[in-house]
Amino acid sequence: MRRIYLLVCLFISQMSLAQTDITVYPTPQEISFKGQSMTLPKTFKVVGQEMANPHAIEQLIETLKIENSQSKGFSVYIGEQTDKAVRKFRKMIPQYAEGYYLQVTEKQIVVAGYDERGTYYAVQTLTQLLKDGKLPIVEVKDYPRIAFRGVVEGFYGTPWSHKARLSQLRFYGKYKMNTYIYGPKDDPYHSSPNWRKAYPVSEAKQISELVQVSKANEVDFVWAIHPGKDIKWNAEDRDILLGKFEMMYQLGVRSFAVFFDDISGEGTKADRQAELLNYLDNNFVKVKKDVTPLIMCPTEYNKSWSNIKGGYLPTLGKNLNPSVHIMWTGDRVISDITEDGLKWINNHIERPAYIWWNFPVSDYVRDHLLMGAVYGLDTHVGQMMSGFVTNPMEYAEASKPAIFSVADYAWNPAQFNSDKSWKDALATVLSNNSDAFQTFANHNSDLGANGHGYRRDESVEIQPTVTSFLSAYKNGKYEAKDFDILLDEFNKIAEAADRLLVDTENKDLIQEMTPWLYQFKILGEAGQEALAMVKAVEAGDKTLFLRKYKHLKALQQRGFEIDQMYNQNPYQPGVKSGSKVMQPLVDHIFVLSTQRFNQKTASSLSSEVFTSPHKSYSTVPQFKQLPVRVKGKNIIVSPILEVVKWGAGEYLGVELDNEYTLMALDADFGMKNTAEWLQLEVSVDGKTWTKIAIHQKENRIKADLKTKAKYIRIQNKSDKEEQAYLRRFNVNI
Ligand code: XQO
Repeated sequence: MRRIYLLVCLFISQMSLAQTDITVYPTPQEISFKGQSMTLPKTFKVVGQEMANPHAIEQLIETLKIENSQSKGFSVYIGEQTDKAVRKFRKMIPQYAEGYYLQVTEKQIVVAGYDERGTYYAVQTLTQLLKDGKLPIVEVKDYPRIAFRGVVEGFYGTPWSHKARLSQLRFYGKYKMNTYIYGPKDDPYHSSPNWRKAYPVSEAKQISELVQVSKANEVDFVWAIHPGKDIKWNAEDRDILLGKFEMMYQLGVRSFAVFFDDISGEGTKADRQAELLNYLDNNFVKVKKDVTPLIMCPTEYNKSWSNIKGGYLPTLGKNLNPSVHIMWTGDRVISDITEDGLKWINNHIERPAYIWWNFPVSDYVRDHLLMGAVYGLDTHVGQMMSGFVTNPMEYAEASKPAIFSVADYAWNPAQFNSDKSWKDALATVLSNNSDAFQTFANHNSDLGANGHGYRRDESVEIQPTVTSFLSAYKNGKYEAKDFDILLDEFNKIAEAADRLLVDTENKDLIQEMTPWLYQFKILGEAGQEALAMVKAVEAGDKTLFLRKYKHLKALQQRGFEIDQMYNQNPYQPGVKSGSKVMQPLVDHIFVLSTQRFNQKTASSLSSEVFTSPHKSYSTVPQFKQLPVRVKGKNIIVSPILEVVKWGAGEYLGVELDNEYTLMALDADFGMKNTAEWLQLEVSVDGKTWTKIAIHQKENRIKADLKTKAKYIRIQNKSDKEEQAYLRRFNVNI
C-alpha cells in the first residue's frame, strides 16, 4: 500500500513540476497543463505551411528546429481559422482579434490563429513552453483584452539608437506587443522645426528598416508627427502634412499618429485639430485602405490639465471621426490608471481612451533609474481602453523589465500579478545574474522629489527592518537581528553592483546602468562602514571608529564625485541610487553613531552629511519640491519640461543654508515678456524683502545682486495667471 502511495506522490509531483516550472508571458487567458510532457520529435510533418502567416512559420521552424517537412513526421497543424489545415479545430479558436488555440499532445501540435497575428502569438507561446527539448502536454485558449499594446518612444532626451529600436521590436514580438509609436520629442523631423521636411536619406533608410523588422515581429510601426508648435491652420500646412504622411507611406509606414501635447498657442485649438485629423482620416487613411486607424494625442491629455467648460475635450469627442483614437495619460501627467478616471475621460471623448502611460519615463527625474514593478493599474478595466502604450526611459534596455510587465498587463489585465511579473521580467532581461539584478532593482525604483509628485515603492522588503533598527538606535540600542539583516543587505548590494558591472549577457544594459552601478557599489560599502561605526562605538574602540569614520567620509566624497561627473544633463544631472530608504539609512547611522561617539569620548567630529544645503520653496504647484544643487559658485534650481501655470502673486523661492553675498541671478522662463510680470526680491530674514531690478534680453533674465541675503524669490506681481517654462534659475554667490 505504501509503495503505491509513494508512486502516486511521485507521479503528482512530476505532474505539478510540469505544471509550475513554466510560466508563459503574457499570462494566457486559459492554459491547462495535462501533467505530462513530450520529448520533441526529430522529424515533423507540417500541415498548412503554405497558407499560414509566414512570420509564424519562420518562428515555428526556428523553435522546433524543423529541417524540412517529412511526410511521416510528427504532425503539426498550423494556420488561421479559415485555413483547411486547422478547419477541424476552428471551434476551439477564441473569437477575438489576435486570439489563438494551441494544443500539444503526444501525437500532434495544433497552432490555430483567429487571424495571422493569432497564429504568430500561438507560436510565441509554444516557444516559451519548450524547455530542454521537452514540451508540456497542454491546451491554450488565448487572446488579448486590449487591442493595441506596446510602447510610445515619446520621451525628452536622447532618442533611442537604431540598434536599440531593432532590439525593442524583437522584444515586443516575443511578448505579444503589437504597437511601437515613434515619437521622440527631440527628433526634429518628428517635431519642429522640420516636421514639414523629408527625412535625410540615412534616417529614411533606418525608418524603412524599422518598418520591415516591425512587420517581421508582427508590430505596427506607428510614425507620429508633432506639428502643433508652429502649424498654421491653412490648406498649405494641411497638405504639407498629408505630403509628409505620403513620404512616410513610401518608406513603408502603414500606421500614423498626430501629437498635440506639450504645446501652447494656435496649435492647441480643438476644432482645428479635429478638422485636420478628419481631413487626414478621410483623404489618406480611408483612401489607402491598408493603413491602421489614426491615433492622436490631445493637448489636454490628462484630467488635471483639462477644462471641460472650455470645451476642448468635448469638441474632440464630438467632432473627431469615431475611428480616430485619442490618447490619455490619466488623472495627471504621471498617473495611475483607474476605473473612475477612465469612466470620466471616455464619457467626454465619446470613445475608449488610448492610454499613454508615463512610466517608466524618467525625463523629469533624470538622475534616477526606474527599475521598479509596474503597479497602480486597475485590473478590471481592460475593456475601457482601446490601447495601452508605455512611455519608457531613454535607457532602452533598462526599460525592458517595465515594458515586459506592461505587455503582461495589457494582454490580460484581470490576471496581472505585479510582483510576480516584475521578478520574472528582471529574470527574463538578465537571466544569469537575476538575483543581483533583483537586488539592484529593489533599491533603484523611486524617483525622488519631483514636480509631478509621483513616487514609487523602493526597498520594500527591508523597509520594516530599517524602521525598527533606526527607532531603536535613536535611543542608543538596537536588535542584533535587525543589525544582521541590514549588514547582509549592504553586503548583497556591494556584491550585486560588482557582479552586474562585469556581466556580459547584456552589455548594452550594463553600459546604460554603469553610473548607477558605481553609485550602488558605494552605497553597499557605505552601509558596511556605517554599521562598523555602530559596533566601534559600542566597543568603545576609538581607533577603529576613526578608521571607519574616515572611510565613510571618503565614500561620501566618491559618491558626490560620481553624482557630479556622470549623466550631467541640464535637467536633473547626476546619479542617485537607493535614494528613498538605503541612502538615508546610511546617513542616519552616520549621524547617530558620530554623535554617540562624540558624547562617549568628548570629541567633536563633524556629523555633517553630504546633501544639498539649499532648498527651493514655492506657491506654484508645479514648482513644489524642485531639487536644488550646487555646482561651484552656482546654486541651480532643477528646470522642468512642461508649461507652467503661474498664478497671480505666486512665487518661486530659494532658501540658502546661510547668509551669503549674492552676486547675480541668471534665469530663463522660456518667454520674451516675463520681466513685465515678474518681481525679484531678496531677504535676510525671510520677512522683510528688498526689490531688485531685473533686465531681460530675449528669454534671458539677469540681475546684479551684490547683496547679502539668505532668501531670494521671484513673484508674479500681475493680477492674472501667466504661462511660462522653467528653463533656468541660477543664483551665483
Ligand atoms: O505625456 C505626454 N504626452 C501625452 C508628454 C510627455 C513627454 O513626452 C514626457 O516624456 C512626459 C513626462 O515628462 N510627458 C511630459 C510631461 C510634461 C512635459 C512638458
